[in-house]
Amino acid sequence: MKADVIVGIQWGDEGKGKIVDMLAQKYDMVCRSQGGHNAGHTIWVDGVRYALQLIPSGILNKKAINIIGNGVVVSPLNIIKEMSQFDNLEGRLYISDKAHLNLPFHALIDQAKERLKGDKAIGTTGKGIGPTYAEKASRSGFRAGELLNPEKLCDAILDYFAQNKAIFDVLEIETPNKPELLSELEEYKSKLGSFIVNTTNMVWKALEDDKKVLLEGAQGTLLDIDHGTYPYVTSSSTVSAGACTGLGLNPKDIGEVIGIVKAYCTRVGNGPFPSEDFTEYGKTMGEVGKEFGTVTGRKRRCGWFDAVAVRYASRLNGCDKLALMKLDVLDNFDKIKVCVAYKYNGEIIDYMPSNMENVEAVYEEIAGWDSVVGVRKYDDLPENAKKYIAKIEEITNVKVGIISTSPERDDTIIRG
Ligand code: 2SA
Ligand code: MG
Repeated sequence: MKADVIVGIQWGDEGKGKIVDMLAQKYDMVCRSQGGHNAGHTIWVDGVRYALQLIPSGILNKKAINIIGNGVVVSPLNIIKEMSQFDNLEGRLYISDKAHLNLPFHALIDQAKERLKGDKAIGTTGKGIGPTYAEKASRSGFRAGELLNPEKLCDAILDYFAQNKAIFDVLEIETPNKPELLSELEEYKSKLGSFIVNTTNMVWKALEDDKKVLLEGAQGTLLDIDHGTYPYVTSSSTVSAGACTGLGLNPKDIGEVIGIVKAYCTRVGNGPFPSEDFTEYGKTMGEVGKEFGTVTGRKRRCGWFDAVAVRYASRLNGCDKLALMKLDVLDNFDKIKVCVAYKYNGEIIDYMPSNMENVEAVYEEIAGWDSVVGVRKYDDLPENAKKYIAKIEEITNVKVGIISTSPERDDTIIRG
């Protein structure tokens, strides 16, 4: 079997949660391959609210196995809290022994560096994601497997503090106290030890046994460390190829790639956003779409669908189809704009340049519609909504295979 991938095509928060939640019911294994507790979504099941940040969405399907792959950065404190929402997770959740540990001091480094950057700050979630990946790349990180030997890990962390004392002094971060650190690590081991395994072998075995495997992306393509709007990006590889390295799969293991896009566009944090809208339209998107960060509560910036960016991101990921989310948020707009090209250094271009500073959006407009709320058949959509979808398909070169018309699981159009 091949593993299917769900990937965010914009700057995150496209509504992956609803699609993964719908699909997770059909999969035997759901895996996270990147990111950490900077990601977040809420799922309601039978009137109970579950907040997921690190745990894959398959956890709500009692039969699915959930994998946190080597490419994820795991905060022990956070995952212990998340796990407490569920009864017995033994046999349903596994954490890669190669996943890097996101420890409390990583968040302190993240926040201190953001402060020092002043008006050039990235606008991170402050969760220590960047510093954890930075230490992984500089070969000074700590892996989940090391939690199984707390004494050794404790000494390694204290050595790391000693080696980097000058930096920690500037950032005003104190060296942990040994007994306290050791007791924290022992606590992590007791709560997490039995979940830490070699997950690569497990995913391979699942595919060999013809199990259905879903790879659940976090954040979005335009936040990718290589291909996003650098430096205003997150620190992981958010594209479908990253899902391979983040789990130990090869490109031939990948089956269908579904790109998730919102019918408009949002971004939380700083950085270029050519189709951002500062008028009443953008304000309405934010209010109707309830556009606030689920992790930090920050207000998301809102704007029009950027078809140039979506075409680029779809090509990067190899999207077989797009799922168009939150179409209902655009109900009652008198007009809807689509960014179809960019103005860049006086020229009109149809691609995303590597440096997105000074890029301006060029729009086409279509007329709006009354309401799509709850529509479950494509043919029942208002004509202008169909025209909007056709325009998106024309410019992005990808078929819109799924359309969401309300937050409800069943208010979804699946096109053949
Ligand atoms: P970080 O913390 O180092 O990953 O931040 C770097 C940039 O990545 C953005 N980022 C996100 N963008 C959208 N959604 C994310 N998850 C949360 C959510 C965010 C929240 O679901 O709403 O609650 O604020 C997410 N995580 C990281 C971040 O804004 C920076 O631009
Ligand atoms: Mg989110």
